[in-house]
Amino acid sequence: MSKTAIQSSRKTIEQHLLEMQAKHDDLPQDIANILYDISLATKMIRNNVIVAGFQGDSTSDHVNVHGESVKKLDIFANNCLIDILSAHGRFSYIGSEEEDDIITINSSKDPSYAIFFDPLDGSSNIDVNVSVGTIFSIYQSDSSLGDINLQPGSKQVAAGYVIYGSSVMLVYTTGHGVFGFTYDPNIGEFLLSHDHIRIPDSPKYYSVNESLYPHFSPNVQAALDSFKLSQTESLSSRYVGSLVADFHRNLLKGGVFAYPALPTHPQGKLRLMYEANPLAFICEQAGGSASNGSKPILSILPANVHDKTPLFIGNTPLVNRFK
Ligand code: AHM
Ligand code: MG
Repeated sequence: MSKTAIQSSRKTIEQHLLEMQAKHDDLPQDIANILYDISLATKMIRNNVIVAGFQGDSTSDHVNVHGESVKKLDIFANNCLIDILSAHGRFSYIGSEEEDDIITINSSKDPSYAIFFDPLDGSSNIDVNVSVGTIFSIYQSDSSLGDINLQPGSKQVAAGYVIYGSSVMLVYTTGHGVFGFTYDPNIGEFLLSHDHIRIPDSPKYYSVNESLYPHFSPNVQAALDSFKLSQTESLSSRYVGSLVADFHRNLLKGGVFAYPALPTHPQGKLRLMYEANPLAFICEQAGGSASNGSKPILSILPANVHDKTPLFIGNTPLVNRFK
């Protein structure tokens, strides 16, 4: 199966989550509530993203733990998610690309959860009005792991992203398929628009920062060369430099995204807990795969919340070309 059904009836994310809970015994109420809270936070982020052009200088004085300069909207999105998600005591741990350390919260709930997010992915694109996104990843917290509470991506119980583009979409999985919702600003609701997303069998695109080609390993160069030379695949190149946007395009149209290792960055640029793991879970649920070039992304055991990883993600035959 390779076609995603485009939904014409109007079903809110809340109605959809109720239906999913009725169908799947292993989908707890807490996870449905968390997804609903995330949709609420991202509506608030979206309200700021769409007026970013009015807000003057987008840069803040802050440099994050990765040494990157932080935008005012990065800070807003981060605070917004932390405020909303810490309100109901469902989380014991919150990890964010914009926080130096994992935030630990005393939760009386059992089970409680750990969430990791990139509050505003691709934020260097804000000034030029190119799509940005929010990416999130949820685990059941495991008290035996102590305060660090880092687990491999295969343990995720839910993951998703919101893309703030020409329309705003929320895409998520809880391991029961991938679902996409389009935000209708007239009624302030996310409505189911993409039911059971499957990555198409015939890929159309490859996405990589080609300016880095001379620094890639011979294997990666050979894979990219094979895309250009192939008579049969006829892949086009597409790259905007917002992972969410590049991944979303390839998920819906078929393709592969690559951010390989570099001599100066042996683990590449992208973050395992906030970017690679959630998108890998979604991609596998949609019929594709994700690898670091030698093993599946979801099998990597993180040592640090800010760990980075090379990332090859999309249609399995194309991902395998990078091995
Ligand atoms: P960010 O999370 O700080 O915005 O950085 C990650 C972004 C990704 O969205 C994108 O894939 C990548 O950086 C682009 O990097 P480059 O400019 O090196 O191609
Ligand atoms: Mg990012």
